[in-house]
Amino acid sequence: MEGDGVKGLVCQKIMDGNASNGNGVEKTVPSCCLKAMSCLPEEDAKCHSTVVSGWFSEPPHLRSGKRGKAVYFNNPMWPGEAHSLKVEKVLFKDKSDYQEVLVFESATYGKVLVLDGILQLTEKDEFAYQEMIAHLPLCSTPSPKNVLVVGGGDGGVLREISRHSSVEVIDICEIDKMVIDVSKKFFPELAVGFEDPRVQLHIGDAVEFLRKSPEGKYDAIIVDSSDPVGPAQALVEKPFFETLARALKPGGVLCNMAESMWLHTHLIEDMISVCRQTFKNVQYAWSSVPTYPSGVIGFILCSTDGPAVDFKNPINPIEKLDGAMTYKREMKFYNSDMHRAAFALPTFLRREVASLLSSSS
Ligand code: SPD
Repeated sequence: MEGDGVKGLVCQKIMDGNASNGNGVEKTVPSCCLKAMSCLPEEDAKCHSTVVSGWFSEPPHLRSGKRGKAVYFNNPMWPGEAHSLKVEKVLFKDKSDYQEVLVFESATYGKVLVLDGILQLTEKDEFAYQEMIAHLPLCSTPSPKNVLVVGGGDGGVLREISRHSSVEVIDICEIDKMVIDVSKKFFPELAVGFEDPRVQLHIGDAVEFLRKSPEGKYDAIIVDSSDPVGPAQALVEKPFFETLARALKPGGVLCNMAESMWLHTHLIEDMISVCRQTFKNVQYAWSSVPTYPSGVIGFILCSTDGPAVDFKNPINPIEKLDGAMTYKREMKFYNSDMHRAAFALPTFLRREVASLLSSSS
C-alpha cells in the first residue's frame, strides 16, 4: 500500500506464508487464506466504501492519494480491475463493531448494500444469488426440516428457504446486527425473510454457535458469507468445515459461497481440496450475478457420509413443491433446468477442478 512501508512489510510477511499467533510462534497460513488476505485490518479500514465523484467502485478507492486524488486499491481478490456503479444518493453509512456498512441508491441497479467496501447485493440482481444458494442444496435433499444459515443477515436467503414447506426450523447465525437492521430499513423485500415464524435468529460468531450445536442437527447448512478477507476468513479454513460437517445429519448438505471461476480458480481449488478432506461428496456449481466481480459467483456443495446425495439432479424439485415458486413473491431465476445447468463447468475450470471433485454425483 502506498506510503506505509512498515505495514506493507508485515503484509508481505503474511503473504509469504507465515504469521505470528501473538505468542511469538510462527504458524503456517493455508494457501487459500494467503490468496484471500489483502492486508492488515487498519489498512483495510482506510480503503473501504469510497464513493468518489459520484461513483462507487469495487475494489474500493484509496482516498489518501497525492493532492486528494483517488488512487485505486489493488485488492488481491480481484487485482487490476474495478467495477463501478453510479451513485444517485448515499442512504446510510456507519461503522458497526465488525465492518463498515454502506447503502446507496444506484442509477441502474436500485439500492445497493456494501460491507467493508465490497458489494453484497443490489435490488436488481439479488434474486439470482439468493435463489441459487438456497435451492441448490434444499432441492438436493428430500424433505429438509432443520436448516441453518451462516451469515445472510440481509434476510434474502431466509426468504428463499421459507418456500420449502417441509422446513420446520430455520436457524440463522449472523455476527453483525447492523446488517439486519439496515436490511429491515432499506431492503424490505429481502428482510421479509425474518418474518417467517420458523426463523430463529442468533446474533454472534458462527464458529461458536456451531460448536454448541447438537451433533447431526441440520439437514442443510447454507453459508452466505462475505468474501474471505478479514472476519470471514475463518470460513474457508478446514476447522470450520469440520464444525459444519459435525452439525449436519448423515447425508446432510452444505452450500457455501465460492467466489468467481474467472478470478479465484486457485482459491476454489483450495476450498474444494479442504472440503474433500471432510465431506464424502463435493461438487461445484456457478451462476451469473452481474454485479459480483466478473459477473459470476460459485457455490461448493458438499454432503456428509450417509444416504447418497445426487446434487446434479434435484430429488426435491421446486416445481413439485406446492406453491413454492410463488410463495410471498414470484421466483425469478432458479428452476430445475438452472439447477442442472449450474453444475456444467467450462473446459478451463473443469481441467483445474475435475480431478478434485467427487466422481460420484
Ligand atoms: N463478492 C461478494 C460476495 C457476497 C456474498 N454474500 C452476499 C450476501 C447476500 N445475501
